[in-house]
Amino acid sequence: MIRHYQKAYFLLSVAEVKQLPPDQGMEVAIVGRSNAGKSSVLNKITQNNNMARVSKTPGRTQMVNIFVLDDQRRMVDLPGYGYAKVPLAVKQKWQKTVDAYVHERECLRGLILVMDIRHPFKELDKQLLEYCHHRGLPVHLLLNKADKLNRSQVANVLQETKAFLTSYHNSVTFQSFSALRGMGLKELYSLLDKWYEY
Ligand SMILES: Nc1nc2c(ncn2[C@@H]2O[C@H](COP(=O)(O)OP(=O)(O)OP(=O)(O)O)[C@@H](O)[C@H]2O)c(=O)[nH]1
Ligand SMILES: [Mg+2]
Repeated sequence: MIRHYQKAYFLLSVAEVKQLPPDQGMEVAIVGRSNAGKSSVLNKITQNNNMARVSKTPGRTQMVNIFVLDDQRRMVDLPGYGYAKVPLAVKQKWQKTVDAYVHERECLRGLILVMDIRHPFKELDKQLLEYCHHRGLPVHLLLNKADKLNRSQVANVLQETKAFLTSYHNSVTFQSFSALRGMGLKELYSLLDKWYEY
């Protein structure tokens, strides 16, 4: 329900996984390629446009940002991967941070994998999906920026996504979304409510 998420507040940013708060309670992390709209999605969920930093310059979220819903529940905005113009060393550092977080974090309930609906399933998205599949970690795909396509184009991508996911069984769910317009928000809240056991 919307009210659970409107209470969110920023806790802290960390550069290393070992600086995270104690690994207890429940976390849902937002992950995806740089510029896919992760911070915008978080702002939409919390109904606060100042919550996570949104930028037109990809690669802006360089830290792991932690947001608190209550003493048992947190949301995590992870650095985006795969932005070409960032120096390789910096890119590798981010990659390592995201990898370490996804591999080690016990309290992680599921990942919201944000993809630009016009460019879904890039190599790193697929690697992440593959890994989550092995770890048995639920993933919810947000095909974001759906406002950039018309209805039939959206329907086509949903169809292709369904076909692509046949090998992943039921641990992967998906929907179209627009952080700009709020399309798909209700469906996203239902999923989050389930993961957070509200
Ligand atoms: N049209 C449209 N633009 C969007 C949408 N969501 C995000 N954007 C735009 O996409 C750009 C990137 O958004 P961010 O939310 O900063 O993306 P991010 O994934 O957090 O990027 P990094 O922090 O660099 O990894 C911004 O210019 C947003 O305004 C959407 O649903 N529709
Ligand atoms: Mg961001």
